[in-house]
Amino acid sequence: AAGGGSAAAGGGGGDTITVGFSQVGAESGWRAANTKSIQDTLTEENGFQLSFSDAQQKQENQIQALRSYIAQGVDVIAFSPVVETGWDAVLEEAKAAEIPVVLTDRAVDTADESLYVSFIGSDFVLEGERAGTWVSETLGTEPINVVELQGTTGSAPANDRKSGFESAIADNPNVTVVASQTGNFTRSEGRTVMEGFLQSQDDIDVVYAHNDDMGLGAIEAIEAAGLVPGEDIKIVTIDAVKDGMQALADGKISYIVECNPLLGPDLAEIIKSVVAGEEVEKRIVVEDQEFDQEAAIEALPTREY
Ligand code: GYE
Repeated sequence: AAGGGSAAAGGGGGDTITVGFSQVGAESGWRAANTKSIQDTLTEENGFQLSFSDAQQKQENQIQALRSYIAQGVDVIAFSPVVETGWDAVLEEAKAAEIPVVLTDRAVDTADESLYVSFIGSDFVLEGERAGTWVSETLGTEPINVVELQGTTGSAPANDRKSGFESAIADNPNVTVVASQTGNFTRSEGRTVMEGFLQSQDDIDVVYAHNDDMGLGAIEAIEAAGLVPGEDIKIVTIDAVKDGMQALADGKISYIVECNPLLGPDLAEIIKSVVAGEEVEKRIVVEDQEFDQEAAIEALPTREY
């Protein structure tokens, strides 16, 4: 039946779709916006009953959550896999139970693509390439040393943003990545790792951070060392969440490649189609923008996240 806001009181209507969603964690501003988008969209009003769990960035917690959704017999499982590998066993259990799985935001590395019905999310390799292209073309006209703050080790966005960046700078001998370490996508680890870089490296020109939060942590470390972010050391990040955009508007970050976290509406559509037995696209790529200071100042007043 078509929606129209006349759901019977008492709940449990036959049309309600039960969804189990296992989220990575609450590591970043991006993740907070992503969680909100999912929770705001998969509502009872829209015909869903959502079980949501936070894995605190641990694969074992996610596997446990997926197993409990399988045991509950939800209609659809959706999840954002913290790392790329190691999912085949639990995804085979879901398949055996005939519960379709939608990958949201991050990909899994598997030889068997029948283990999920669809994957919605950004192209992380392209994001890394865009960041690398900007660094190469804008800053790499003279020799520069880059330090890299990687995302969570083994995660799709860390793997892809690293390789995309590397391929974009490969043909420019002026650009050298002198150190690269994980900051686990958090502000506090970004700060700690940057403090270490500032001690071990005597000439840092650019920070490439795989997300805004680690870039914001790097700003703290740079300022604590008595240097000026945006002048002494330029920072390039990925995500374009509000705090990152503010730092870009303020000139502390120099460039941001967007990664759109508002995946809830697409996810809701896919889930409805899957339950209706319709064909769905195996890969839905989310479109992203790029921002310099001027664009950030313009976008900030109406920025949703
Ligand atoms: O860029 C980062 C978050 O998987 C795209 O995870 C996501 C990334 C995002 O922690 O901020």
